[in-house]
Amino acid sequence: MTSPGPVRAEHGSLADAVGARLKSEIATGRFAHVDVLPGERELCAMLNVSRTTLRRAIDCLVEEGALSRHHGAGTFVRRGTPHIDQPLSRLTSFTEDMRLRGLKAGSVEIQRGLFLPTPEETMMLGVRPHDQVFRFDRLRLADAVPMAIERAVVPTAFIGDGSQVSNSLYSALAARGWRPVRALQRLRAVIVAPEEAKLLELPRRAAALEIHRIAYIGDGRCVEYTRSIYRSDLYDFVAELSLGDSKGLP
Ligand code: 16G
Repeated sequence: MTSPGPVRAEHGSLADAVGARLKSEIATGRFAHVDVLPGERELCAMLNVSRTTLRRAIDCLVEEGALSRHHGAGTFVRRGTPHIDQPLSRLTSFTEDMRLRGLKAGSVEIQRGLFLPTPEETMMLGVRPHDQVFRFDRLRLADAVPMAIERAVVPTAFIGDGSQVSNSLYSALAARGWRPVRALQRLRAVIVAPEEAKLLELPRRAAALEIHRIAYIGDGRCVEYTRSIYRSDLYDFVAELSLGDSKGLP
């Protein structure tokens, strides 16, 4: 270690001091070039602390986002977590957004297939209750960091059975001539559900942004209804405001 010897808590708890030491080792010390931390036993011996203290320190760093735990695979160091400023005025896809920022878009599929629409989806998409819709649920990643969970629903009139959809839903729609050209989007703050927290690598009951997007093609038909949960620690949605027609305003 860069500063050998046992960790001492000058102020605050011993776990805080262990956390600070781990952080400095990750930034410029012994762990500056590693992706996975050594096992608990080795770390306890290095830092001369108990397993309980080490676990408490690691829990805090996981909450802060400096480390992430993958069951059975170890404790990973997270460097350069992307932070996204996302303009609210552009109708782009996740894949395009990440490419524009030099990040690699990835996905983990949660569900894909044809299903009957819910009453809400029937209304949003303008389909009949017995028309099947293509449902496509994914965890979206940027440089392997989980950014959002997206649950898209598309009428089969635009996407068939969805078998042609690979990495990008919008590319698949564009290939069939149905790229959305207009969308309405609603954002609100929510507390993540336990299974969402796990997928997004967030602490339990963390805050996140829920976004509903309803997208249309040129003739006004609705092509997509997507409900997403975005990590609010990694995303800022930015809107440009201008002084428009102020008629009716006080
Ligand atoms: C964006 C859209 C989502 C759309 C997806 C397509 C928001 C909040 N959501 O993430 O509605 O389905 O892009 O991305 O912006 P893809 O073409 O990479 O699959």
